Amino acid sequence: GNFQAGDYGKLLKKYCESEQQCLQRLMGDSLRPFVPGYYGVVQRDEQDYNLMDDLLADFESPCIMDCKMGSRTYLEEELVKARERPQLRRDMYDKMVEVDPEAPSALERAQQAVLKPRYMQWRETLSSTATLGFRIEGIKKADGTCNTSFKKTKHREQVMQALKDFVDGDTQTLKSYLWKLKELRTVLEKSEFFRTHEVVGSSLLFVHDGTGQARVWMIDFGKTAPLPPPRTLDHRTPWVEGNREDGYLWGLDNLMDILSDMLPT
Ligand code: 4IP
Ligand code: MN
Repeated sequence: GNFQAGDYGKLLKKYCESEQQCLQRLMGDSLRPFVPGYYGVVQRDEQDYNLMDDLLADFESPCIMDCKMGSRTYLEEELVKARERPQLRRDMYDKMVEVDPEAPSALERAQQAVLKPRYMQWRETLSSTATLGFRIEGIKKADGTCNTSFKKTKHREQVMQALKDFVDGDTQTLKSYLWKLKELRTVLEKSEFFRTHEVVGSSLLFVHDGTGQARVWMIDFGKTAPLPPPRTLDHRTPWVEGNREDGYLWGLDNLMDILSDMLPT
């Protein structure tokens, strides 16, 4: 896999240069409290790793949810690549058919393959990414059971049900998360890092346990890229090819709106 256990409280994640650059810059940004602490690159058995905090270390039987943020889950360069030297992806065709045998077009069926942007866009519209600007990728409950079958969790009501299940119907936990997200949004709207980076494929990691503590962190920066100065993003403007908008804050607004609606009035 991508991870190795580090020393206690730390985690080794397979080295990725863009992630390393982001984590390094984030250590000097106002977002620092919302990302795992980063300690540089280490080597184990010829493989480089980024060394960071294990966000679960302080929890007792944690409940964990991974939400992939943003309205676009692939880089614009994937579109350019797919036009200039299209690569037929058999693996992505197989993943597609597994979920919906009717999804591939006649041509795709004949080729038994799809292009990456096509697969990524299909995943976006099948889930809530395209309509809400985020999607649930996985949930792990306190008893250790994992659920990653959220590929078709698309509509507001479906998302709500999954969130309700995640917090076990507990209003206090919902309130705590909503409060944390409010804090995060305030910081995001002022962050120099956030203003100057396209944040794609990054997740919010939600963690709570029976003690009532609930936390949210930003994770996974492998597809987060700096913009050429002086360009910036507002993270809410709809994406059109070339503007590099990622819909991150639009998705966060929607997620917070859904959580608010779940609270008793
Ligand atoms: C995966 O599809 C995810 O979208 C990955 O994105 C993506 O990796 C994979 O592309 C793609 O196959 P499923 O989640 O449906 O399996 P992420 O890393 O954001 O989760 P990258 O980062 O490479 O786009 P390939 O090309 O790595 O297979
Ligand atoms: Mn992720």
